[in-house]
Amino acid sequence: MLKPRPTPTREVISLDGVWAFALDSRLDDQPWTGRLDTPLEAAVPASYNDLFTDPDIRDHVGWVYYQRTVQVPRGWAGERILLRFAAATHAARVYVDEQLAGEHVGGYTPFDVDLTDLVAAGGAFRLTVAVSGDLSNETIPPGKIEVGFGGKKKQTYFHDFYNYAGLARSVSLHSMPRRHIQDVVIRTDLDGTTGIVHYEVAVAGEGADRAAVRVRLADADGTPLAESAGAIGEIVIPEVTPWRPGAAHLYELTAELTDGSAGGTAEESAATDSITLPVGVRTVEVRGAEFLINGEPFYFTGFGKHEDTPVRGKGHDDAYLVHDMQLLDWIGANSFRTSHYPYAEEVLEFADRHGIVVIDETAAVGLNMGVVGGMAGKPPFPTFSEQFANERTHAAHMQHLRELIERDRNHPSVVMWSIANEPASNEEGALEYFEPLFSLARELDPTRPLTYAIVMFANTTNDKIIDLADVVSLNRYYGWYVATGDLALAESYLERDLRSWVERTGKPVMMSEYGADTQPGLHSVWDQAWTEEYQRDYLAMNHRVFDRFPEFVGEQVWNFADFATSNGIHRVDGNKKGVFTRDRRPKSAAFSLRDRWRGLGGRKPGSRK
Ligand code: GCB
Repeated sequence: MLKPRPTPTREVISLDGVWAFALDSRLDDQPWTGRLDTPLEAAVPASYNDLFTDPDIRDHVGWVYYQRTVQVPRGWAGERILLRFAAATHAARVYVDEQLAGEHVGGYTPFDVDLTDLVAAGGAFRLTVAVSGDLSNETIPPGKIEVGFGGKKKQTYFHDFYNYAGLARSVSLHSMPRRHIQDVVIRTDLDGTTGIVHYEVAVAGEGADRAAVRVRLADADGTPLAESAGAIGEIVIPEVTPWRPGAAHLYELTAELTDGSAGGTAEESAATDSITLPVGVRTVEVRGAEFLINGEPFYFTGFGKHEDTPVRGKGHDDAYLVHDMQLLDWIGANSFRTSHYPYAEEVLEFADRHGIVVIDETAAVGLNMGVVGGMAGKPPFPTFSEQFANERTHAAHMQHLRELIERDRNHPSVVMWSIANEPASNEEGALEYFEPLFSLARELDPTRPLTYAIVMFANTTNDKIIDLADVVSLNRYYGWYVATGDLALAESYLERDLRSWVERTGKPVMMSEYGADTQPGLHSVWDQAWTEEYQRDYLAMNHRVFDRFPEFVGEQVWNFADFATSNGIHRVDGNKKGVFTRDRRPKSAAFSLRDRWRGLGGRKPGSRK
């Protein structure tokens, strides 16, 4: 799905700003039929939870309503008119005046609502959006709502981050020609110094089959390089400058529709629709135990992140985006995982422009009853059963995976898909559940390797799905949840665990999570959990072990920054495994990671020539 961009044939109007806001419980039935009777206003984009001081809003279960008036430009007569929600977490119903105009389920992927037959160019309409943060065992991610004390609904979930909800990403009104470019899929190849851009343009609307497609490629400065005709084709770039980690190079591909009616040939006539996309030419491949980018072994350094900031919750914020990416650069990180859901498109666009490598993860976190069972990992009932991850959960997961890949497959920064975080891959039913998901990912994108982040309880003996994946990504907390404060014991456990994955799979192995909660300002001369020294020493112990394995291809620390979680006795005002605090100040470990990572240039530590 293409992100709306202004082009000579398309316009985009941002609807971000301050909207009227109310909880369903404080409104009459069918609140979309009139003006919301509410004193509250909420910022868009932002999660609504932390904006207000009222605890009933913060942990509201049910729908909330956003409303504003939208003016349609006079010049849009005859065009298709659409609303774009970059995300509505986790479900939305969109009303135009009195009418339900569209719905979407899934909190981290975009959707359009077609208003062409509902609104008039030059007119205005009342836009009401109902958003629900509710989760069930049939949503991705899963959760549970119970009726508790005094009849109050309470939501719990199986993931370790706060369930922020609302309109956390941009909303826009956009236009496009009736006959239009629906999608462009780009795949790239390298053959020596030659780059090849394969493209496929999908056209929709009346007379779509009659439209001619032409495609132009230009260098980033606009210098034209090559052209091609036809909806499917390839463009060859002799002496290509590849997109490289740490050295992004982007070309610009413009796809145009022509109908030949303006006289001359279709090739010469003016474009009736036009869109321009950045293109990075690069390859990704797993060969043996190596992860190759442009045919060269790549070593991941970086973090699992979260979209999480004070006040905004998961609301996208360009200032935090720039600052976080600056901190990645400062510390020498070359990559991050979008744990545990697809991030805002702006994040990937930034990564494309700056050569930051991304592991793109679905929102499938918490498909694991073993985690509910505590450290023993004993599920209260089977994860893959009618009671929990059932057929409907699976269908939601498939749909979400499709939406993720269709949104992100043109980003050169994305080098691998992560199908889930810590699923119960050790339980019966895992293979049947995951096999269709991996097949779907390969069908939608045959170019990128696949992985999933493997929970502690899954080992080489009981894991049932590792054969489906290309890369072994391990979430391991030896020295934290296991062998707490005993780094020598932790080191021996970790070494044994890694060795087993390396020897039994023959695949590249990386650490997708390792970390220790750390309270900044707490110090000790001993191996004392929660101190800044312990976080540093814990990481150093991990690194000693990683460096013993040539098959080890990367390290992503959990987490980049401290982040909000639900209340619980294991968390002190959120998860404190950040190397930076929630307001992005470095803990002591940040400096030791910087010493290890700076100047590696994507090579394995210790392999510097
Ligand atoms: C994990 C999860 C992550 C948690 C982390 C922790 O394994 O994947 O979401 O936040 O552990 O800190 O416990």
